[in-house]
Amino acid sequence: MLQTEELLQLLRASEQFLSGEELSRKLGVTRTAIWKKIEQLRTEGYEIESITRKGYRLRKAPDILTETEIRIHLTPGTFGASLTALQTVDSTNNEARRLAEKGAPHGSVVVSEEQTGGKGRLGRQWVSPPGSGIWFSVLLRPQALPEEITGITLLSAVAVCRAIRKKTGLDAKIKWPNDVVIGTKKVCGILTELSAEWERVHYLIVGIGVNVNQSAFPPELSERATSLSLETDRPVVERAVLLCTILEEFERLYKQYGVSSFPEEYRANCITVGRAVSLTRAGKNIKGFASGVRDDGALLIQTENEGTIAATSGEVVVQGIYGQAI
Ligand code: BT5
Repeated sequence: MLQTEELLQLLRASEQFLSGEELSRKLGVTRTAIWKKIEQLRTEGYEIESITRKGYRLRKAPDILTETEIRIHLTPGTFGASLTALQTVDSTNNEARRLAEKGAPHGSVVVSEEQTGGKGRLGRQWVSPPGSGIWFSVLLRPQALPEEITGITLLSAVAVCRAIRKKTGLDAKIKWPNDVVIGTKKVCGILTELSAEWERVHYLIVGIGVNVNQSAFPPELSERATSLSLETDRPVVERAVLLCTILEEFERLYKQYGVSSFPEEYRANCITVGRAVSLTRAGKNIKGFASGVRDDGALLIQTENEGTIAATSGEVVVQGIYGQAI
């Protein structure tokens, strides 16, 4: 069977027209098979020129998250080697959990063009319309105790930050623990879910949502949310390319730091530190000044009455970020 990936790779690699004959020879299939595949690619949005006696030339690839398009850009490694690319799903985290329960391997990735029930933390909703973002989950199976996985959420935010900087040049920063922001607005949210017993982590699901192509947000989000295309004048990088860059950076960081630690780069990019903050946890609100991030990932907050406290979880409002005041 003719592999679509191989055909696309040849077309991408050539600025010249490639004749049907040449393609059929290189791919070991008939010219009719090539023609049929070209027609199919056109229906998926690939702009392919064809001229009699000259052949085919790829003019433009669509910004789609199909398995083919992702695999073309994926660096061989563990993250994404097992890949599920969907048109629609309730939540990629839910799908990753279903696959995990069936034994899916470490590094499996689920991505969807749309989520009908995208999840934020604490039962909140993550708005995930079709075609506009990268909604995906990575399944991890670390050999670890539940209390050891203190660095992984921070690590995932560093991976997203690095990839956005690399591919768009935008100055992506991190709001503790793992929102990625541009200026004062959120461009990416991360939801880490865990399946474990006291003695052992079964698996972790790191769900990442990056806003890419939205030109506007619903009124309730417009003050706090942004997308890459809203932040840059340049055409935004194809989502498949950005997804693969995030996966590559994430795998590199994971190999280096595991689940318990994180690079100094996190602190350098964390906009929470050095600002006035308010923390709400267990129904109590504490105001203070964020003075640093501890090695276990906890946020250190200097308070007037309680000294310095370490927040490992809870909601943190940062003065001036997301249009919020403390
Ligand atoms: C998060 O929660 O930021 C985690 C979001 C994780 C989304 C990914 S997408 C792939 C995977 N599958 C899932 O189902 N989820 C993960 P939290 O910190 O609780 O923020 C949620 C809040 O952000 C909402 O209450 C809204 O105020 C706001 N919000 C919702 N959709 C947004 C969007 N697209 N962009 C920016 N902010 C948004």
